[in-house]
Amino acid sequence: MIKDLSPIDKAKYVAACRAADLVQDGMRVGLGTGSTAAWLVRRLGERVRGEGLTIKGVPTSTATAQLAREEGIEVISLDQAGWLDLTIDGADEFDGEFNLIKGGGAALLQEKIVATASDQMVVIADAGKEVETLGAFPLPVEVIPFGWQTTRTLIEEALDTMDVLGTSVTLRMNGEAPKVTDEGNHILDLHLKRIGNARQLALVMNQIPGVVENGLFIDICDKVIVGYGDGRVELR
Ligand code: ABF
Repeated sequence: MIKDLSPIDKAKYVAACRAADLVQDGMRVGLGTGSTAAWLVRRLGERVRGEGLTIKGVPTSTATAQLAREEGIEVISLDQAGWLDLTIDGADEFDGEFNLIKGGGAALLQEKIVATASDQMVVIADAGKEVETLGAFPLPVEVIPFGWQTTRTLIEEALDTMDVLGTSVTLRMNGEAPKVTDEGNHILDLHLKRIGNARQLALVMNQIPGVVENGLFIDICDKVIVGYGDGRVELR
């Protein structure tokens, strides 16, 4: 099957397969969202069905929950799990310190809660996600629908004082309507081009009323598994 994949899908697939090997019998595992994480869930499903691997999965979105069930993985809530042994998830960007931008798939809130409640978080990514400085990918910020335009104004004002190159903020749409997250919120995408101080920006964003969470994952990721289009994998 792997020979039929495009280079980018092959890169995601091999990273996901390497990460699936980290999962051991009896583990409670956070299951990420997105196309790379979907490969992981499929691979874990193969192990569950083929090897009798017994795990409990905590999905980070309704999409992942559905896929995990289809794959025969036992799905439980984070509250049922209490704490997780390992979370494996994709990312939109990662830097040399394993700081991340996530949320391109609009699941950043559950992803951050689940990753933070884990002994270890492993990111799986194709090599194109690696950056020297975060920010080329628009930073997703989840906001409550009430007063979202006021929240956007407050974000723009805050950005004026931050070490970033761009300050435009757009509401993510789903066709004609605003995108609604699994938690019933909206997503604002911050087009910053370059984030000089990601830690500071993450703190400032979360202090703005109406902001639920931002897509900067600082000091959360422990390991990155990078896949390449020729099938190579690197463990960082
Ligand atoms: C999730 O999926 C996100 O946080 C990130 O936005 C996205 C990465 O998607 P893909 O694996 O499809 O590139 O992990």
